[in-house]
Amino acid sequence: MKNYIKEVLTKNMEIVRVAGWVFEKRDLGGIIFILLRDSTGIIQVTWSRKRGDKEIGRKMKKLKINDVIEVRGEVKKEEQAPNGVEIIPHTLRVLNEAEHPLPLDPTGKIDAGLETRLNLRPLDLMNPKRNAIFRIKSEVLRLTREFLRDRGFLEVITPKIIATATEGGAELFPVPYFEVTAFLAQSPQLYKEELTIPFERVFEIGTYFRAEPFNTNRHLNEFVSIDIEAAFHTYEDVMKVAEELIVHVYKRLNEEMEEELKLLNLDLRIPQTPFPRVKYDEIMEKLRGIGVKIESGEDIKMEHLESLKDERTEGYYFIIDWPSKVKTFYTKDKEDREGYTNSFDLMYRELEIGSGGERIHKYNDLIKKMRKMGLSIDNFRHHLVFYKCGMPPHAGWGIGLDRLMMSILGFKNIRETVLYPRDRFRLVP
Ligand code: AMO
Repeated sequence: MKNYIKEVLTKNMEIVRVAGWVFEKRDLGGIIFILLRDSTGIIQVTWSRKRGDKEIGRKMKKLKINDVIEVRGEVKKEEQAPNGVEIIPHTLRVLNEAEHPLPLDPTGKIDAGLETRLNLRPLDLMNPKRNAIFRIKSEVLRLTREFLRDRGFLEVITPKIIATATEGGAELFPVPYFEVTAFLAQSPQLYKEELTIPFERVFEIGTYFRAEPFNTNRHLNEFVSIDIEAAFHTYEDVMKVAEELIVHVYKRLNEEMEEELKLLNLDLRIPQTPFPRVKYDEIMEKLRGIGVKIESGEDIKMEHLESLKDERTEGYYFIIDWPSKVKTFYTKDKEDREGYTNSFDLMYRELEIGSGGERIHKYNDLIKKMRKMGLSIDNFRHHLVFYKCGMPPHAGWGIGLDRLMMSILGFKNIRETVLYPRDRFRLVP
């Protein structure tokens, strides 16, 4: 087993075996410096004609950026070296040579366009800044799990090959499934609702698929969503869970990801809770006030929100109380206001990060709503049965992980936050 560079730099080791990629080479004739990088850091390897083995010198001379090497040697303090230490090699093995010119500069010194970078993602991720994005994403996942589990939510995994639509039929990807056609799941919606019967509080972090044909900076055809569902919770209760989760993530990222945030020039300001709650109707009124022609019951577009900026909408906020027309069939109507629902979208500026609300839990109400929306009751019979045997009142939400990352890191394009994005025109790599 090799020693990881971070370990060598922090543990005062004497003889080590490191392995990784040539990041930089300086050949001064009688002395050759290599910066060797692995996934944990960078360390200098120094060979000098005076003290060094000739064969190692010959090999070092030939090394190129991204050659894969293994070095065994002695660790010495050296103030001039990055991180204050260097390795004097006793042996050097070239494990793989890189062919030059490389298609992308892995040091990040020569920048390339997003298309090229995505086509060559592993090389792109050798750039320390890009690498930091995905270290932070991994930490966001860990913190989300930690937070939800501490709140009593059980992590579940539901099927991704399904028989019926949950979020509107037009956006499904069909898959041949033996004798029938199945679909890729758009969300875990119906399963998570059913699971409130045995578990009360559940969450899932999963990959979902939507066959939306448009190509924007915030939509992908495959995305990751963090979903929760909780029995005996109101929409206000689950909005609290969402805002507290976001604050938890920000706080802990500041504590634990200092180095990565610095690489990305980010100074995360912890959002204040409660996040503002702005009513759908209030936004409509304001839009009409500035001359936008919009009817109640229409969706609010990103461009609309851009023209409405005020202090309540400059960070995270909720748009609450949407009309039934724009929400999915399972969303519960308000008891005191016909045509409106106990629902919300979680926003960051003009970007929708998540959505959720209270759900219908009574059989007759759900059937009525489904009929009104023209849905086939028969297609949902396996789900509907539970509304007659103990479905509790419940609420939940889904937050797009990739969009959450856009809001934390300040990216305008969702593709920056996804390793191998899938969009209308991108199926490989
Ligand atoms: P919704 O359809 O609003 O709600 O999706 C929830 C969140 O998932 C993210 N998202 C996407 N991200 C990238 N590309 C896409 N094509 C895409 N589609 C959705 C967004 C969005 O806010 N079942 C409900 C949630 C619930 O009520 O619990 C649902 O799926 O960030």
